[in-house]
Amino acid sequence: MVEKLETLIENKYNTALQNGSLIFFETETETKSEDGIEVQRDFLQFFQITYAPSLLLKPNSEDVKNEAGSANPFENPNPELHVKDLKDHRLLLNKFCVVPHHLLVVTKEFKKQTEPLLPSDLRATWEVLSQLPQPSMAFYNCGDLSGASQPHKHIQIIPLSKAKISPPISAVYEHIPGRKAGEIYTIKSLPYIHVLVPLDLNFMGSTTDMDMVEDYLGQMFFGLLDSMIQQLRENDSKVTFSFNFILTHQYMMMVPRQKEHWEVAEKGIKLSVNSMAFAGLLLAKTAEELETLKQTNIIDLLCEVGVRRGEGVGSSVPDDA
Ligand code: B4P
Repeated sequence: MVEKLETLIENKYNTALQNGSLIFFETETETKSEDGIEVQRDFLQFFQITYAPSLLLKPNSEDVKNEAGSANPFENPNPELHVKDLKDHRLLLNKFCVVPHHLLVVTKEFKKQTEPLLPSDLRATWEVLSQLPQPSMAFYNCGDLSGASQPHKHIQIIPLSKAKISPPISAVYEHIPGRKAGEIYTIKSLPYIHVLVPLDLNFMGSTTDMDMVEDYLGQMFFGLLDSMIQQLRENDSKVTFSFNFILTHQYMMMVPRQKEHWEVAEKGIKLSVNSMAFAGLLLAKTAEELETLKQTNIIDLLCEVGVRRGEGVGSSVPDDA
């Protein structure tokens, strides 16, 4: 009998946690409403700030490299973290997680994290994501300014149902009036450049032909990438090829980046921002970071590390929500 993926993940996770191959970091969660911002009430009504002070104990990637004697934790991954092999990818447990069952889809052969996803990467991600309960979220931090810390191509999948949270950005998706699968949307009330496409759930739910799923996901991804680049050009912004990408059971979203960190120099705060922040989920590791985030207009933070939309810029997309 084929073991259910969720069961396989659970068994692997429990064993790795018990034998110390995996470290789970306890967190506290705070929510923060964005008063005074032109964001529709139902949209991003709150951001969620996860406070994980124990993450400060996590070794930085340089230290991990020295201890393991390997420059790349995904090249010969620890078998204790290996869940299963996919065609060209491996499914691994994230060694350092703040949400249980945090997964990584890594390429078997070295590919660069600075390259966009290929249809085969999307297929492997979907194969896993579609077997996880909702809400779950996959994301890809692409390029030097995207918040990625490992250079080997890896997509992360967080089963948010395990943390009993839903990404606040999903409320944005839910409120796109008359949304149509395959159309690319920008949300007027989000003042940074971004593109979002609803997936054809009838097609995704009914087909078992994974080659067709791969083609479809590839088309949606490259459609978003083209549209994002077009918007950057129309905005007169530099195209950096660093972006954050989010994939859920319902939609894909892409946000270009111009800065890796959000910095408050006078407080000595330098926060690495990744795709999770654009889903509405922020991470603080010190009490000072937490307090500063609580006092910060998060939309402004996202505009600073993303690309603020210029005034009067025309939309290149068929429908604005
Ligand atoms: P990257 O894409 O390179 O970078 P990242 O997610 O921003 O992780 P970073 O390492 O900077 O983590 P941070 O403390 O900010 O991902 C590389 C991944 O590989 C990391 O997830 C890392 O844990 C993992 N890894 C490293 N060595 C490994 C090994 N030997 N075996 C297996 N996996 C290995 O954030 C900590 C974690 O929390 C990250 O996973 C991050 O994605 C996640 N996170 C961030 N914001 C969050 C939020 N608001 N809520 C919940 N989780 C959040």
